[in-house]
This record gives sequence, C-alpha cells and structure tokens, in this order.
Amino acid sequence: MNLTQVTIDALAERLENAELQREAVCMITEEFPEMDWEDAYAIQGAIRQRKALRGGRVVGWKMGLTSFAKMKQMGVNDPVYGFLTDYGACLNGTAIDSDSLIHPKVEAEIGFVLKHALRGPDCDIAKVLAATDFIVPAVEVIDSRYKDFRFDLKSVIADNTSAARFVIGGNARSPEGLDLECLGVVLEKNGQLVATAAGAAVLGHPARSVAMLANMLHTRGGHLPAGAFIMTGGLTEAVAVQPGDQINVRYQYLGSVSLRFQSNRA
Ligand code: OOG
Ligand code: MG
Repeated sequence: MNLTQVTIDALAERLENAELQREAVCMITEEFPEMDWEDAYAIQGAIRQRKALRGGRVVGWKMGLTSFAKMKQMGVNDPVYGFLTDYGACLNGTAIDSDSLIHPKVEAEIGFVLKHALRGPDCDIAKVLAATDFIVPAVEVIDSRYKDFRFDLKSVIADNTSAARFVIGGNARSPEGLDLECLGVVLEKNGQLVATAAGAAVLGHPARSVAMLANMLHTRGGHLPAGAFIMTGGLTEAVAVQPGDQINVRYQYLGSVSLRFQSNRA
C-alpha cells in the first residue's frame, strides 16, 4: 500500500460525498498516481464502513467489466468487484429518481443466489453451479462519481465500481438444465432495440464471474456466504439514460426486468 490511512479515509469521504451530493469529482489517480490496487480496495472498504456506520447494509456483491463490450467501452481490461447496498435495491417496474443520480447508465446482467458458501482460491464454474440456488435476471444502474464517466481501473475500484441502483425481476430459476452460455438477452430503450447478448458474453460463462469473485475475495481474506446475491457484470455496453426513458430487458428462460427514469425538476 502506498497511501496513508488518513488519505484513504479522506478519499472515501470525497467519493461518498460525490455520491450523496450528486457532484462528480476528478479521477483520484490524477492526484495520487502512486495509488496501488490495495489502496483502491481499501478506499472502497472505507466507503463501505461509512455507510455501515450510518445504518446502511450490504446486500450483495457485483462484478464489473466482465464482458468484452464493457471493457471496450470503458477502455480497461480487468474485472473488478464492488458491493451492493440496501438503498440501491429497487422494485421491478419502478420509477428511478434521476435527480438522485449524476449521469446514470443501465446494464443487463445475470444474478446468482448461492445456497452454499463459496471460498477461493480454486473456485471454478462447476463449483459455482453446485453452490447456486437460483439465477435471476437483473439490471444494474451504474453512476460513476467521476466527471464524464472517465476513469482508470484503480479509480473505479475506489468508487465502488460505479454501483448505484439495481433491479431484480423476472423469474428465479434453478441453474439445472439452463444453458447459461446461450441464454439470450434483449435490451430495449423506449421500445427500441439497443443491444443484444448471450450469457457467454460474460467471461465465456456467467458462473466464471462468480468463481473469479470468490477467488478475488479470498486474496483479501473474504468469501461468499450461503445466501449471497451476486451480479455478474454487464453483458452489453452500458446504455445512458435520461429522465423519461423506459428500459425493458428480456431474458430467455428468465422473464423480463423493467424500469423507468423520472425527474421531479421543472
Ligand atoms: C464500472 C462498473 C462496471 C459492469 O457491470 O461491468 C459494471 C463502470 O463501467 O462504470 O458494473
Ligand atoms: Mg454492472
């Protein structure tokens, strides 16, 4: 680690305030180029602690930058992880308050819920499937706290991988008998097709994203407990949304997830 605890705490406060006050900030590696991976996850951990002290709860994990489409869009090429908060959870069909976000984008994702704990270092697709209770379709609303949604990997890890809101919908299904690689996904905005994908868009198989998460958590002394909810990462490019936009994502086998964005400003 290259940053002091004082700097880590100050950066966590800066990024969390950017979220709470909806004001984008400059990428933090510009000011602290010496920041390393452990510093980045330590800042994310300090944000998590700040939320916990205020009574916030962590309700899941997320992997990010797990598809080629996402890596290409953001100009980075390694998966990262973050956490999901209780206040981020929104109901299927809900209107999301655009005024509470800076510059939201939506991502179609596949969610896993575990029935058994998963521990690294040797998790693989088979172990993940054996530990999975059910698969759910989900949409993540990301909202980078950085100006113009521009960042490098360390900065985005510190910013809890742009996590903001998420919606679980459709039908939960056991992974047994589901072809997760071929699982088709159709993303529509305002009734128009904007992106399509198959499950294999995420690291060749979405369960590989969960395995990678368990292995990454292991390197920092963590694991995924039974009951854990995990979002495996956007299958397509993220789609920018404005107030008034309606999003509908249809999943093969799993039903659909929909949400809209609404502003109360005049
Ligand atoms: C980082 C978060 C990426 C995903 O599903 O790939 C992410 C970002 O693109 O802002 O959540
Ligand atoms: Mg995501």
